[in-house]
Amino acid sequence: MKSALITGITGQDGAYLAQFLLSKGYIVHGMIRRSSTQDRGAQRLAWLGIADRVHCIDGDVSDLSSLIRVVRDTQPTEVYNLAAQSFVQTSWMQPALTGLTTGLGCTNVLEAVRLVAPNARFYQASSSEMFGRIQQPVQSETTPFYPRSPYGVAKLYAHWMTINYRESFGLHASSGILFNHESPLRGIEFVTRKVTDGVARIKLGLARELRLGNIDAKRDWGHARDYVRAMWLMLQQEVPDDYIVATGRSVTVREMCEIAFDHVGLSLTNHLVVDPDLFRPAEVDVLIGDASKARRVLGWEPTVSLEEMVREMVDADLHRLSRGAGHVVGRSRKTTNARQYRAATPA
Ligand code: NDP
Ligand code: GDR
Repeated sequence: MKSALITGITGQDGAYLAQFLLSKGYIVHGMIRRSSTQDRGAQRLAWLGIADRVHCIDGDVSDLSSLIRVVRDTQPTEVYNLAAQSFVQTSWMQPALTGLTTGLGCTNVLEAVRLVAPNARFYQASSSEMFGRIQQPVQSETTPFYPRSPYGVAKLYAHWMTINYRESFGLHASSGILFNHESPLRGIEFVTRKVTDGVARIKLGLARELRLGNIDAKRDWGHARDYVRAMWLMLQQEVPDDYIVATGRSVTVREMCEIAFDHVGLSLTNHLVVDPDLFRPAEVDVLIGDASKARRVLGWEPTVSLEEMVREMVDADLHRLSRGAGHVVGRSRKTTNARQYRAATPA
């Protein structure tokens, strides 16, 4: 029987990937870092109804010895390294921590695999943020990188370390260069979820406005459920490689907002406030991915449109908030703190 180890299992992708692998008959081990709040992290797995089916084990990607123990004790046939400080905005405020977990964390996992389970197949969660300042209008596996945030720089280091371990030690190590992907399980601080949560609050009379930063930025948004399937497909190939995963369609933040407001019959212009404080020190203006290699080699296709996904997210937020599982957000909210984040995660 195949067994998988997922770092970052408590995140959006970790939860969907665990669900997908369980449906394929895998034994799923999830590495969870210690927290003072007992139920932290279990929320997304519980939301998907799989919390009892995942074997959780303590560890942290910044601690190599913990990873060696985790890999030794779980003996996985596949390792998915999804753990990261994944919020771009935070990476300017915590650049060294982002380097440690998002960058060096990958090297630690690679080392643990090399030392303890060298035949395991390894997946690294690389990112379209590595493209940063765009060198080509549509980004493929051969587009040069130019990261624009500490997060992007850390991901690029991890990406090259994955390639280096493949070439140096013959590890079956693949990198998925995934473009933005979202879902009702997306963290509340990311723009799509901030929008769907905000629209639901306005619809329910819990808030009057939605404050955003750069609404002209363009992203290629897909659904997380589709994207975790691509991760798995990469590890089923005989030869490890790197793949772009994207929809090929890019829209502005403003256009994405319009879909959400339209869905509940509200007008964006009456509620959207552009707040200069929410602009980033350096922006990635536009991303659009060419996933033709993933289509050709992996047989992968996205199945959920942006419109379907945004409506699903708005409906999930309306449902959660109508049950009283949210909190009223005042006019002055500019950032999401940890307490708000936990309160807003579907439970
Ligand atoms: P999330 O932010 O939802 O999840 C991140 C996960 O990493 C959480 O489980 C978190 O645990 C864990 N983590 C953070 N630091 C550590 C640490 N030091 N040791 C162990 N675990 C840690 O991210 P997503 O699920 O959205 O993304 C998954 C991966 O894919 C990330 O690496 C992200 O950078 C990358 N990616 C995501 C894209 C997207 O659009 N979603 C696109 C491209 C790449 P905890 O719950 O304790 O905080
Ligand atoms: P991103 O996602 O930085 O692309 O990284 P995010 O949703 O945070 O931002 C997307 C774009 O929206 C603009 N924006 C805002 N963003 C946030 N979060 N909040 C706002 O109020 C707001 N207003 C405008 C941003 O400036 C940006 O242009 C995500 C993460 O999941 C990474 O981990 C992953 O690697 C990349 O996607 C691919």
